[in-house]
Amino acid sequence: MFKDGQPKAILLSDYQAPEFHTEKTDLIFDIREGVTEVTATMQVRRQGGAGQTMVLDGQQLELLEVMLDGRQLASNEYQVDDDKLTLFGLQDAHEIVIKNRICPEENTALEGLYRSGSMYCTQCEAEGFRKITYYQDRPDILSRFTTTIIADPDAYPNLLSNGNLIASEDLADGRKQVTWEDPFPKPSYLFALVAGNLALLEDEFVTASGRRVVLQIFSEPHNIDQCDYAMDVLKRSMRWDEQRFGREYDLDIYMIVAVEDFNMGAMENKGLNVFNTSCVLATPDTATDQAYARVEAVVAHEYFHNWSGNRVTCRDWFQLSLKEGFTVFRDAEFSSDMNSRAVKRIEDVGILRSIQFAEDGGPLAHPVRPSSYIEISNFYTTTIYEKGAEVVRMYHTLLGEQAFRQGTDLYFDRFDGTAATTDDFMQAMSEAGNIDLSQFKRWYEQAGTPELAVTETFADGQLTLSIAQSCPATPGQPVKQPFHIPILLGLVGADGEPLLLEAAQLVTSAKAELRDSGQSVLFHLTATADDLIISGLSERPVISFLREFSAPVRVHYPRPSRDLALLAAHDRDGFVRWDALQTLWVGFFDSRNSDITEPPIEVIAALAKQALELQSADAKLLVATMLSVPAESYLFEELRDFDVDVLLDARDVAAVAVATRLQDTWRELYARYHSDVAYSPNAEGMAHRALSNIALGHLVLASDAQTAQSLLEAHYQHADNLTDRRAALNLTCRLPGLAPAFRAAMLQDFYERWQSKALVIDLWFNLQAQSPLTTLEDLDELTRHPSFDAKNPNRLRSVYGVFGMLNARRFHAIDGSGYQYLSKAILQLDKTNPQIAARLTAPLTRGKRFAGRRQSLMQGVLRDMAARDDLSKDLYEIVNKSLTAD
Ligand code: B3K
Ligand code: ZN
Repeated sequence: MFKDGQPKAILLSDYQAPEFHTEKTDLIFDIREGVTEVTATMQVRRQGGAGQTMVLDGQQLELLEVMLDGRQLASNEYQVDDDKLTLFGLQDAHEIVIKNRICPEENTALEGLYRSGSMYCTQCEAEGFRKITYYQDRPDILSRFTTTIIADPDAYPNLLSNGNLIASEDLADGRKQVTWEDPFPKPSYLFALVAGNLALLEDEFVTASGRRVVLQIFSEPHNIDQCDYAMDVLKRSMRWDEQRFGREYDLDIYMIVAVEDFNMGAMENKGLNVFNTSCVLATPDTATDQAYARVEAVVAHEYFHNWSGNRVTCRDWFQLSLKEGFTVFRDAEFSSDMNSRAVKRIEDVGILRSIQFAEDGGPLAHPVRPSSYIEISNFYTTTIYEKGAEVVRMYHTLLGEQAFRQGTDLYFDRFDGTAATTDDFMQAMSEAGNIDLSQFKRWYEQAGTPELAVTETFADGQLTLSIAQSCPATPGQPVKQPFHIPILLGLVGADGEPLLLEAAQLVTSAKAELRDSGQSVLFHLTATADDLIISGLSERPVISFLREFSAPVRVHYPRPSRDLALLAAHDRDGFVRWDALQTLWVGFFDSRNSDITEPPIEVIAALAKQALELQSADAKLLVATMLSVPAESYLFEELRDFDVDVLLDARDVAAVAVATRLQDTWRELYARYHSDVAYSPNAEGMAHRALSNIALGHLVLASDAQTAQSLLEAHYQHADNLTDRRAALNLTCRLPGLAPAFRAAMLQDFYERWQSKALVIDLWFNLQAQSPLTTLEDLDELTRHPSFDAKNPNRLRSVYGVFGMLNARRFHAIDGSGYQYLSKAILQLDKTNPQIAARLTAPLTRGKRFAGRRQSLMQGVLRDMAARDDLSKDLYEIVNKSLTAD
């Protein structure tokens, strides 16, 4: 597959500004069944250097014609390779016209222009535009685009592209031609085109300065009745970005198109977002509360990109976190402002610990600003996104809201209309906060999750917290320099009440500052080890450590269980409450920890009782995050040297213990919150669903099969929303001991009722794929089901993605069958959709966490994959890096 040997790494250190700039780009798409002809007219101008050649990127294109300043070039006047077109003898300014053909109908990689259902759509980030036409396909070329689309109006009445519609006419031959103009210069990765027969939901938004913006959500007609929530979110995001970040929308129109076949969540193309249906569609019957939250986060995320990504873009792809980390931070803040801040933080930290920490501790660890890559699509990672967002959050913690906002204002003003770097962002923060961030910069440069070792001593009213930091080696980075780690903490008295501090009590005042009117301290750990000393205390306090999870680190802080129990019950910081309980759980499952021998059932009992009394939805939702045994994936990342089977068994036993010992409380909780009140999408409704579904899970686990079946059946039949239906079906899929006929009947009923709703059927596949009761034969049968579609990324993720990530029992079967099963599917998929194939490989790269036989089995599977000579660049990079690092 690779003509000149193995694929080459692209290095940040090789970055060079382009000599030629493409100032204007006029595109014509002539769309016909089976073939689309693209004409690109580019005005290029020298912006530096003296070179006379210009290299354009292009892949899988059939070149028809090249014209330079109106003259057609002979084939010996330019050079075409597999992935580029080189023009020679250039002067300072030229018009280049390129005509080529592409075949969207055959594009199964879903990158460039492709078909999804009845429509054509595009995905260009990061390097898909080169599959449309020859171009300087790099983010530091910002060009003004016009797009003309010609197509059959009967099949494709909606012809959309970026910017404003400036012309539309019916051609003599019965075809339709439209032209869009985007007044904002943009890189090619933000280009978009959609052609289809679409239904439309329309609304409008009046910006803070009084401009009217037309808002349009398009989907295939059968989905349009599920778009109202996304529209509501869009309007809330627009208002919020004005209020929190002072950012107004800039065009007169904002369009979202929902497509069923999409490699990721959504794409922020200027003025024309393209969305995976899973991130737009939401009605009570077709979306769980979790899915609603995802729609809210993603619609907001793509909208926020209009400033953090589009108005200010990335100089090169090494800077990807500049837009992604920042925008994830922005969407997380939005979700926090809209819902419960503490719960959002807990969910995000849970994901960070289970997925990002795993990546950062594995063979594919890379810094937030990587310095090399083979295939950029592989770098849309949880490190770039979620750890990148943590880095932005740390600026916010260091500077405080006001200075942080000054920093973002400065950044947007200074770099508007340009392509910037993470250094530029840091510089703006440094100036606004008047703070030296030179050491902080290591968060961008060094991979790996830092670890804190904390010990406390208390004598004569003085608390000394000794904190040491270290960071494990990662591939290519054997030795790490200390990070600048902001540690937010507070003190709690034996009665659970917060202890207020005064500045004079901070003995190490230079590195510590009071926050929240003395309720918290922000300690700057910059050395390898340092002490925080607080004097003048009348009792030994309990330390509420790393409030708000103020830095993405692991903490080793041995302390009495009663301290953790106190924090779990009382701390004012929701994250610390949850975290204290997780620490108790992890301590219990850790075979090396002899201090914690019991699961924290008493703590849970107290919380569950609290939940019966709580009034506010936020407080109920917070407690709901604390009533279950931590997930397998979470424990895998938090524990060391465990045996998978022993751990999974122990987890099952603990779950049964929590369920049976507190059975009466679960019954009460279920009765209290599983009400007859009709579905409501608000926080109160969500909280009640969360609590009643958790209670149901415990109840059925503690019941005999017959009772469990009637509970599940009643819950399922009674449900007027997918959250409740999902809960019942999920338990039905995974609870051992139920009659197989019962399970089959429930699955059949669900399938028949929802078969016309693809996203609901994704869930049907998902719940089966993640159940430990599902054998590989069952899984095979699922992939032979008429509704399985190996070309649809959502369906693939619902089966293979879920199997590798969530079905620990089967995936980690000690005979290696799970690993082999997944690798076989990946190799097959690599032929049609390399991006998805590479992504699904992640669970196979985690061998290091599973010492012994499993590690070697995973390695064996990867070695077999690496031995093939037909891997895509995407899969090649993942597989080979995973092998060389171990
Ligand atoms: N920027 C896109 C991601 C594109 C991924 C390309 N492989 C979605 C987002 O982060 O908003
Ligand atoms: Zn993004």
